[in-house]
This record gives sequence, C-alpha cells and structure tokens, in this order.
Amino acid sequence: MKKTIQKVKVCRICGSSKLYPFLSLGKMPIPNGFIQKEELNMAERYYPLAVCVCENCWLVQLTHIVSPEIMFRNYVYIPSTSVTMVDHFRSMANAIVDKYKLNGSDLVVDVGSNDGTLLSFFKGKEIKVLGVDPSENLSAISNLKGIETMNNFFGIEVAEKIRKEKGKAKVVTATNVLAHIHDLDDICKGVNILLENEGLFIVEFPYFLDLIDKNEFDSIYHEHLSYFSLKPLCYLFQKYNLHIIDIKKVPVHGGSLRIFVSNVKSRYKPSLRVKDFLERESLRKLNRRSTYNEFARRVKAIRRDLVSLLKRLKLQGKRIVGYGAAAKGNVLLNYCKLDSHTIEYIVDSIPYKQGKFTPGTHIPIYPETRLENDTPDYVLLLAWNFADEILRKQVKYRERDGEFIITIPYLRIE
Ligand code: JHZ
Repeated sequence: MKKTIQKVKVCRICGSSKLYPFLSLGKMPIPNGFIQKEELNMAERYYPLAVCVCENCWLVQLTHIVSPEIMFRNYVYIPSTSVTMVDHFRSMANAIVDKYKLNGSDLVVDVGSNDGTLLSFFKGKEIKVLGVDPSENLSAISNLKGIETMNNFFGIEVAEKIRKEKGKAKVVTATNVLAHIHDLDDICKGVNILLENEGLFIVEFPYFLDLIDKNEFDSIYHEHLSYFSLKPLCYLFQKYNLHIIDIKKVPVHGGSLRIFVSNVKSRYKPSLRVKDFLERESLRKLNRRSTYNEFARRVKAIRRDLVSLLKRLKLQGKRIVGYGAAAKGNVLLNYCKLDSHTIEYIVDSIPYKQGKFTPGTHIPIYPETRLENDTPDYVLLLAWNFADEILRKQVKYRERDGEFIITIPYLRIE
C-alpha cells in the first residue's frame, strides 16, 4: 500500500536540505475529511500540519505530505457554489481571450479543472477546451456539463496524450492547484510538451506575502504543499526555460497572484511588474528566519485571543455558530480545539457538506437557511475569504442583532 504520509527531506524546487521549520499547527485530520453521523465514533487519521522554509530558494512548504489519492480522488471544493468565484473565473477568461486574442482554433487546457467552471467561459467563446482533474466526482460533473475532462493527475504522460490527440495548447491554466502538487518538475515538463511555442502557462495561487501580512495561517493545510512567493517560482521555471512575463494581483482567497509564464524563446519579455514584485519580496525580508518567526508569534497570539474571546462569550451564556465549512475553517477549529461545546453548528451552502460533521471537531453542518429561523448571538466567519458575499447574504440575521466574529486579517466583531 502506498505510504499515506511522508516527511519532506529536501525542497521540492531546489533540492536543498536546508529546511527551517517555523510553525506547527499540531496534528489534525485532512481539512476536507468531513464525516457522516455513523462515523462519529470511528477513529480518524491525524496527520502533522507544520511548515518550513527552504533557506536556499525560500519556498515555504509543508514538513509532511499526505498521499494525493487520499486528498483529491473525491474532492469537495466546488468554486461554482460561490458567486465571487464564478464572477472571478468569468473575468479571468475574458481577460485572457482579449489579451492573447484567442480564437476558435486555439486550445485551452485547464489543469485541476474541478467542475469546469473556468473552461465553460472559454467554451462560451467557441474556444476549444479540455479539463484535466484527478477527482472522479468533479470530472463526472464537468463532462456532464459538456466540458470534456480527463480524470487524471496532469504531468508528462497526460500532456503527451493530449498533444497526440488534440494538438498543442495556446493556453494552459492552473488556478489553486500548483500549490497542491508535490512533483512540480513533472508539471513543468508536461507544460513544455503541451504548450505552443508562443503559448502561455497562466497560474493563479494564494500569494504568500498576503498570507503572512494578513495572518492567513488557516490557509496552511494538508492540501497546500507549497506557499508560493515569486522568487522560488522563478527558480523553478528557469530550470525548464520558462519565465514569468507578467503578473496580476487578484483579491480571491485572501489575496492571490495570477502569473503569466512563457518559454524564454517566445516573443514575450518580462514586464516591469515582475521586477517590482521581486523587489517588494526582498524588502519584506522573505530570506530571513526572523520574518517567519515573527509570523509564527502572531499566529499563536491570534489563537490565544480568539480562544479567550469565545470562552468569555460562552461564560456570558452567549450562543456561537460557524459560517462556511471551509477547509481553512477546519484548520482553525482544530488548531484552536473548538468543538460543538463552543461552536453549536456550522452553516454551509454546499449540499455535499450539509448533514455531515467537521473532521476532528465533529461540529454538525446545516444549510444556510437555518439562520433564517435561528438567531445565535454570534457567527464565527470561517470562510473569511467570502466575507463580503456572506455579510450581504445575512443582512436579516444582522438586523436581528446577530454579530459576526471575523479573525482575518485581525480579530474583530462586526
Ligand atoms: P472555500 C479553497 O479552500 C479551495 P477552502 C482550495 N483548497 C484552495 O486552494 C483554497 O481555497 C485557496 C461555503 N460558503 O472553498 C462554501 C457558504 O456557505 O472557499 C464552502 O464550503 N456560503 C482549492 O475550502 C466554504 O464556504 C457562501 O455564501 O478553505 C468556502 O470554502 C459562500 C460564498 C461560501 O475555502
């Protein structure tokens, strides 16, 4: 049987063994490991959750890797359940089509295509599309929607199969997926096989600078093997004659970067924005242990302050529930050891999650409509990346004097 967890001994980008561990969130179940009622008394697998930084290329990465078969074969993250993400992918597709003048003869391949949401906007413009995703459940949904999807992990083998059957791609996209992949060399080799000479590899990921500046520690979880800044990515791409030619800052998932990567021999030359971002990273001293130790100190302070606030509210007889059964929410709950004695229940919009219980903390999950007939004193916003959308949705709850507790970027009650 394949090992379910392995310790990281060398940096996945540069191979250095100089890995400096700076924060441990303890042992906890995988963050999307929601459980059924009948499984509540069964043992759950706990895995270490901790991060280190490579002191050679400065890639921040997990200290242990859980098998992707366990995490991604049946996947519950579905971006089309959020207006914010659907709007985001629509504008992303429109921007790419306009910027690179895509037309009906061009092929766009999306790595980690999930339920086909992003590709559906390219397809709507008569552009040829193909998804690649390892999750059986999401590939089936995407194919049913008419977005042709290969149910597999992307890499050299899949790239060669696509090139043989469909030809080369003008654009390969990868949104919120590169951070989930251990073998980044296989991905880059696959991109080089699949991409046209003047093609673009467009990657979007939560930006590590936002993570530490906004204390987004709950974005650290078993699915996210890497926490990217630009310097280590430049190191990775140059190994494969690829380079970042442009960058766009986008607000999703607490602050992300959309980077545009091409072959060094293409006509594209790096824009000044690339240099600006790299300079900003060196000013932020991402190549100093002190930067990471300081972040770890802030994380421990947030846990201390949140736990004492909730304890105080419970002692006052207040009722507290959670909003958004997000993977990041499960990290926060397990790290702060918050179970149903503190958080009575969680509401969530995803049908698959409703009726289940959170991993490790066993808090019941209900549809959002529960808040129409119930007015707990406080709602702990676990899906803070959708704060605007959720606060807009819950005007009536707030009119009934309900209040939201929001932890990121700082602890506050709204
Ligand atoms: P969600 C995601 O992780 C996905 P997660 C992924 N792991 C990733 O890389 C990071 O972001 C960057 C609910 N909700 O998926 C739906 C409502 O209930 O954004 C979700 O269960 N009502 C690939 O899982 C959860 O919140 C709403 O109105 O940490 C959000 O989880 C909305 C908008 C969402 O984060």
